[in-house]
Amino acid sequence: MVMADVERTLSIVKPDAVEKGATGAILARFEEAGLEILALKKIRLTEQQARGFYAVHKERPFYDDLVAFMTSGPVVVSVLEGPGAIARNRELMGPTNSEEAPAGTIRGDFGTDIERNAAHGSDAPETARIEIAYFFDAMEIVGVVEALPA
Ligand code: 3AN
Repeated sequence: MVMADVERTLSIVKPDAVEKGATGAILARFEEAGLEILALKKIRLTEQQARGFYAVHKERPFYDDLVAFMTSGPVVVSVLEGPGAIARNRELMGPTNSEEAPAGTIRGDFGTDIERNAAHGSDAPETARIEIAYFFDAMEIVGVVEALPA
């Protein structure tokens, strides 16, 4: 069997899940699945930060609502690392629409609908790299500085 490459991905526990006290339960699922939390912080996004993060969606009809939701309360952002971390995290989250997400997935258990869907996870290595750098400095991520040449 070929082992998946070790990857990093960005996770966001969204305001709906933070508000209902589900942060710990969601982070526990990552750890139980073998994803290591390399960095973690709770922040309240400004409108500009949320607009920038979701800039790829700026022409979509739901963009303003999504920005309003993402700034409605604090979020918990983390960097996760493990074999195939990007796909693994998306498996744990389930489909985008919480109404279609099965029980046992994060979005099925803690989300409400397609907008209030409890969690975000990067969708590819390049977006993971950009999204991690959007929220975390290199020195905030365990292992990064140690890996640099002396
Ligand atoms: P995912 O987060 O599963 O990769 P994307 O990238 O298609 O999904 O969408 C980004 C975010 O935009 C979703 N997490 C969701 O909150 C929101 N979103 C996507 N489609 C809609 C929609 N039709 N109506 C409202 N919000 C949406």
